Amino acid sequence: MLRALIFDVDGTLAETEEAHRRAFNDTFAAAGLGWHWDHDTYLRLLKVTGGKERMKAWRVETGTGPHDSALAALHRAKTARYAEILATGGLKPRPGILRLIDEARAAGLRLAVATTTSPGNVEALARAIWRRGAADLFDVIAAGDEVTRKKPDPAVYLLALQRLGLPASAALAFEDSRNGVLAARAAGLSVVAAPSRFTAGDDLSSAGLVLPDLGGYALPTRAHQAG
Ligand code: XBP
Ligand code: MG
Repeated sequence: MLRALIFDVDGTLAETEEAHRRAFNDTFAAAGLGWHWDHDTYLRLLKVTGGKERMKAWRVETGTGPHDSALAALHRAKTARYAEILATGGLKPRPGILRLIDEARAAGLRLAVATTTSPGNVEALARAIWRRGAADLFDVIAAGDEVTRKKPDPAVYLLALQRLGLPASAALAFEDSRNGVLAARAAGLSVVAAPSRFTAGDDLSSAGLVLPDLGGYALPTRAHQAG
């Protein structure tokens, strides 16, 4: 029986990647680093999940850039810049998200987040969209560096399940990217996928259901649930 929903954040709750890209570029410029990620470059680099990991991949690709501790400090500055950008307003939830979360609550389901981004960015997004704290919205948050291996590794989903105290069969994951779908599937979860602007070209075929967005998605009723 379905007991919980687990949401990815970036690209699933909202189209956040343009704000991430802007935060990276503003931070690179402020640091006087000769790095800049245009749209197509960022699209390609998104295959590397995690901001720090993405910066390290770019360092390898360009043969330039800071050593690990300076890179980590740069990523902290990027996180602060991202929060500033979100706080200026204008970020909207993706279709169906507000309704789905309200309906899940009304149905007594528990809500969780399993994301590559940092807990601070989940908070910034919750404030930007709901004007509420993330802990007020979600029972469980599994995020960022809490796991050492990021998506497509299942670690962040397994952590969310562990914190929910539920087996994978009692939860349903929502994702927008191939790496995210693979992570959730590897954790044993059923997945509903809806590609975002930055993952439109991803192969999401390992999800049980692929929709353009969650606008028309209805939660499985008891009658339709296995077990
Ligand atoms: C999203 C990401 C994140 C953001 C940047 O992946 O890969 O890294 O792009 O966030 P997913 P940070 O939606 O699959 O979780 O810079 O905070 O890592
Ligand atoms: Mg995502």
